[in-house]
Amino acid sequence: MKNILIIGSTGQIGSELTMKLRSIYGGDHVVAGYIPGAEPKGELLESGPSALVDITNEQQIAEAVSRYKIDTIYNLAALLSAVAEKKPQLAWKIGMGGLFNVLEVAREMGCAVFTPSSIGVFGNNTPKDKTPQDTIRNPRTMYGVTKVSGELLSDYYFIRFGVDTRSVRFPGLISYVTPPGGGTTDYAVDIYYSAAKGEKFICPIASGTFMDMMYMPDALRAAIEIMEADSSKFIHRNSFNIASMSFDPEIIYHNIKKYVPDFQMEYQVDPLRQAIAESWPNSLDDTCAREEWGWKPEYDLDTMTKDMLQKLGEKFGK
Ligand code: AKB
Repeated sequence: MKNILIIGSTGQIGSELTMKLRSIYGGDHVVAGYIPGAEPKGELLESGPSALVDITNEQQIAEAVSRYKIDTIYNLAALLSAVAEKKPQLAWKIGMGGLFNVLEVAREMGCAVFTPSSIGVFGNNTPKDKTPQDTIRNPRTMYGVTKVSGELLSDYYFIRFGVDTRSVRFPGLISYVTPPGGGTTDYAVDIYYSAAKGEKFICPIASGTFMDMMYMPDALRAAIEIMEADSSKFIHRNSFNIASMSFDPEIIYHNIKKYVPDFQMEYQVDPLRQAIAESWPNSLDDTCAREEWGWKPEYDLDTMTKDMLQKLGEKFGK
């Protein structure tokens, strides 16, 4: 049985991944790591142990690993792309300083490590369509710089010290549970909230800007399945392209309009987010993840839209 520590358990991915892992491995086997001001609440607090684990504090990570006999760490602490552009020093401190702390603890205490990477590792010179697994990674954002460096450092720890590091490049993640904060792809979450509340949506990303996106249940499965996978088939590790759908604001807007005919959208493009979005791929080729560990998405845009609108409708009592 695994003993898992989630660093960043109350964030966009962590809040759902912690509950999913507890449903698989048992509540007592999954520790919800948190920082002051972001303590677990409700079901997350009650369904298993939690521990104060600030990723910038190596000692705190080591104490939690030792106390709960942790063998697997999910390192979910990061600033998302738009906010990282506003606070590049902090983004580096959390993204790289934090990862270094996690890898050092993992090396000394024998843990496997999952660290999400992102479509943000790619830049303007990367092939835009069906972006290959192995291609140019030259981002011009601090988020992308930390993610590329994180991929390299994680591979280094595997090659040099045998630490079992694994990762996927997440696209924009869409969920009705915990909203993201400060990402470039957040519009694809916010648009559903506006539709479900009966409000007009002000879109910060220009029409015609395609990005890869994924529904959270698929993303959670990817994070769990890669850590369960038989690594003897791995050619890659840090990090695998994964994909399920690609759209621009017009496509998602019209898909939502099928179910909410009165829904209205207007563009007010945010130059920072738009520049980041334009530097990212339109769509990724995830053949290597499919071949090396059997990755396969379950949701497409339409099945995601139906589920999002139903769940948000229940949330807002509509
Ligand atoms: C962001 O927009 O910053 C993230 C990402 C694609 O990594 N959602």
